[in-house]
Amino acid sequence: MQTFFSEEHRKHFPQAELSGGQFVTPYERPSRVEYILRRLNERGFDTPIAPQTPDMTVLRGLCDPGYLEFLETCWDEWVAEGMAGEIIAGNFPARRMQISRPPRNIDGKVGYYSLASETAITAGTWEAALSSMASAQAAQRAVAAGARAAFALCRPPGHHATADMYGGYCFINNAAIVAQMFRDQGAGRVAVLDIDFHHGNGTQDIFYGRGDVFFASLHGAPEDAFPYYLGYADETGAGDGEGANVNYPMAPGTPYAPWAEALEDALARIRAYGAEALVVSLGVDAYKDDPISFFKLDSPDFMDAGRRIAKLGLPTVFCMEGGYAIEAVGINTVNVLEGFNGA
Ligand code: SP5
Ligand code: ZN
Repeated sequence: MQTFFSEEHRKHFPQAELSGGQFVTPYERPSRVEYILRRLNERGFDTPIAPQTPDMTVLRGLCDPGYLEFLETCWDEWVAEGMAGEIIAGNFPARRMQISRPPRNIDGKVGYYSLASETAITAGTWEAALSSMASAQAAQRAVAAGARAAFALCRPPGHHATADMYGGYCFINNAAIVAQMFRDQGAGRVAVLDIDFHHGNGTQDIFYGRGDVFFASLHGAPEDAFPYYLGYADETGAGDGEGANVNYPMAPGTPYAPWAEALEDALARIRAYGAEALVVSLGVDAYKDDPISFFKLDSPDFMDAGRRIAKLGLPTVFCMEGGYAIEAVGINTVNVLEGFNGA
């Protein structure tokens, strides 16, 4: 399986994440990918290929134009306003406030276009996010050209990003971009399977009213886990998308057996739906030692999950999402890919 990866991810490295009332070094940090690259190499995977320049057309088709302009210009506006630190959201259009009127002021815009304040933006964030999307697009093209599967080693991740909001370490929804590309190229039905510990609220939101992209997510229950305000089991899609969304929220301490049962159910749903291509939002933060998550998967479980996913027999693009147990992130990620390859 070919890996696609851009070194430009390094341009996104904020120094601060607001966590528990303190600023800490962000959990989502550049060294994560070094562990994954090292493990890929150790296990004999081909040398990663750097992607071509990003294709902006599909991005513009999926996202709010004001949001994309914000991502491109916010750093310069922030600096011009005299702000000394990184961009961190401090205010949001909450209940009964105006959610359709982006303010002119940069501090107002930051909150308007974000869903959480843990994610800081710096000078290189936009370029890094575009390079991450470019890796996903290159992986999609490889699979469209006939590869059984490809791995987009995306950083920053994408599944929390909606058409008009960043947050949860995400800016551009790479998995949604890949799904849309399959559709644009003629696949009638596409599925996104999200196995990151966190609910893929961005992907769900983008496709919620559409019947042509099925979304399934296994995640920490919203009562207990970020992103808190979406990801319940009764969210099944709307309008044309009714029945094309399925959530598997699970409780703190969930071990592999019930998690694998949920995975099997999701795979059966995707099979019944008749998907012609599969996008996997590949987070490995369901790992037992993840510092910000609460499932109990062990490293061999990720290999088993990869085996099960492969049994769908679909052309598959893996997009890297979360996973913050830094010394295990390489093993766990590559285990999914090896399980898939070996099936
Ligand atoms: C892509 C992805 O996995 N995003 C996750 C975003 C999580 N955001 C909330 C982080 C909360 C961290 N709280 C730290 C508590 C440590 N005990
Ligand atoms: Zn996650």
